[in-house]
Amino acid sequence: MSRTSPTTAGTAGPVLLGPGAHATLRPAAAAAIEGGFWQVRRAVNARAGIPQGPRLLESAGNLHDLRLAAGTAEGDFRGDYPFMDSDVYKWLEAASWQLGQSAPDGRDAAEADGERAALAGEVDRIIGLVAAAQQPDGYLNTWFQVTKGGARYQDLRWGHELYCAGHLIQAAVAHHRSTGGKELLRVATRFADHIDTVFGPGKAIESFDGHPEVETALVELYRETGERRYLDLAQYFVDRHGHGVLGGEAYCQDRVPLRAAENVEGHAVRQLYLLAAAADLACETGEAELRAAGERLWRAMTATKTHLTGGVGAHHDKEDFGDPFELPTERAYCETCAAIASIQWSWRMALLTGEARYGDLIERTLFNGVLSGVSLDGETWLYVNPLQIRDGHTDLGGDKSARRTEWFRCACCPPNVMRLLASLEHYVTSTDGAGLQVHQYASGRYTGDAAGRPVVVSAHTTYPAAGTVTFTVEETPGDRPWTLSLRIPHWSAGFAARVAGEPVEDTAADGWLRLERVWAPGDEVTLELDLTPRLTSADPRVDAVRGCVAIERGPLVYCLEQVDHPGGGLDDIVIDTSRPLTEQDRPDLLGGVVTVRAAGRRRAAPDSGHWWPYRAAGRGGTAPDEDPAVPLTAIPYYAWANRQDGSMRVWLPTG
Ligand code: FUB
Ligand code: ZN
Repeated sequence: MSRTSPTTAGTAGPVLLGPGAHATLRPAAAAAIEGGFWQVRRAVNARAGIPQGPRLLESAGNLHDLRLAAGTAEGDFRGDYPFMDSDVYKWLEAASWQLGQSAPDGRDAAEADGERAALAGEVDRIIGLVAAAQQPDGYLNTWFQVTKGGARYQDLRWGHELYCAGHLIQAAVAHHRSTGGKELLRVATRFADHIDTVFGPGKAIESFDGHPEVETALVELYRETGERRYLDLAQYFVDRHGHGVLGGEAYCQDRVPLRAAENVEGHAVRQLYLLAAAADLACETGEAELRAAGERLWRAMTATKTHLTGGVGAHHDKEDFGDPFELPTERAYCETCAAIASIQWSWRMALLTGEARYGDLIERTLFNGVLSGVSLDGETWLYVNPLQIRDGHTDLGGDKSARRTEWFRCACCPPNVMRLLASLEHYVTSTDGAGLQVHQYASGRYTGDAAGRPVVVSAHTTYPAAGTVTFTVEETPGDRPWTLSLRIPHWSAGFAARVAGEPVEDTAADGWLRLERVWAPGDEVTLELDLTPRLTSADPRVDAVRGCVAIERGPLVYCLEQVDHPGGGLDDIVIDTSRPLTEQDRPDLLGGVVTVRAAGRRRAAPDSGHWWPYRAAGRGGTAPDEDPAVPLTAIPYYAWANRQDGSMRVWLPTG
């Protein structure tokens, strides 16, 4: 049997820090996810998710709008938003990362080559549409070109012109890094150069776009081209926020400068893209104040404004973070894009500081808040990711539906998931020049650097089904020590590690288990994390879930779905926390999951038939021992809404 070919392999990924960067860590030189949980999810993304993009972008009107702007089609502008172009760019970014990778496993090489050629052809075709729509001076936004008679930058709060430019630049950088192709990069740099002539101190517009994105993109363009002025422009935009230039609203990240902010606020995606850019800048410039702001705001967000799933954004209104501890369940917004933005920020903070905690949040968010956004077959999506669907839920449909949808009117989330999954291997490991840090546990092959010499380690695991991860040193200098650092997740009650069968004594107090050795090829390290199912409660200030617990196992948050609990709904379910949780391997269910079983009961509706749901405090309710026992079966939250419609809940009342 031939060696398993990787689903993904490459040296090209996002956040390739510049040569003079001040970050503690750097993305590892080459990474490949091979086998295991993530290979399956990424293969679905590669074979079902990404290939459907051109058809959906055609039927939603995005490609038609490009043709309108180019003057090669007639008709009305299609789509309701000034950021229709960004869906095209995010798809191009996803497809570009995908093109930078080798063929998925288990397929005939000719078939894989054919698929790859087809994808490359679609990418080239769509790049052609983008290039044709660009105006002679580099400006490009189909909405303003077609519907506003070419008026520009009249509405920076909502216009999204630089947001779209940012996604164009990100796509171009991905395409250039992955394929060496220059055409899209040429389009993007022409737009960036145009922006640089218009925006900045003493220029026509001393303001910024209400939706950040161009900032991280400009930093990436600086990294790709070496042109310092792109970094300077990114710095200008970040610094301009928070001074009332756009009306002083939190929604536009204009209420308070980042360096003075005490907590995350406003539109969640806007806030997190801005913070990702601030971390990028701190990585490149070494600015201590911006780094301190990032650390402070990250702690405030995780301590007060993050759902158990890693999802963020408590308000449907204005897609806002909400107040501290305002973390509702059925109205949790938790936009898929916000979860992705959180990962992008955390990854940059991990590189900047070298701290393990950022990997903890990335893991939680990835396995729960992001992955719930895409169906198991990769073809339908959730925009909002609530933590509860009530019995008798009336679904209003549309973008904010709790039912998976093929595409959205505001289709920001699906191509965002595609681009994250297509580049995921670059969020797994890093190097500091003295070894390799493993932030996430995914089977694969990862390359670090030890004093300029490559170190290559392979990882093998069925995580998160099981908690054992085996690492094998494949390449090593052999004459000098280097350090393999393994993140010990905060949820793991304990861990055991062995090097060549010998137990390691270390508490990993700061979240890193550091194994420094003169390694030899074939050396094996085994890490065992404790995946015992556990009950989790929330800070009492999270009123929405007071008196409730959630089931977790390893990095996975669990939920109940109605389909597993016949004979009634979920609103009356109570969990018996005195009884043990047990797990069951279910390869037949939802693509293969470990379910967690718990003892429960179904509370009889108090005073049933009564017209008023309130009563004198301390009175009412049935005696628990009269309630019928109901065995509870919890599934991983990421897999919910993949069977029939019905209620769902993460947080379970204890009484
Ligand atoms: O405004 C562009 C995108 O649409 C945002 O990032 C999402 O929150 C959605 O509003
Ligand atoms: Zn979105």
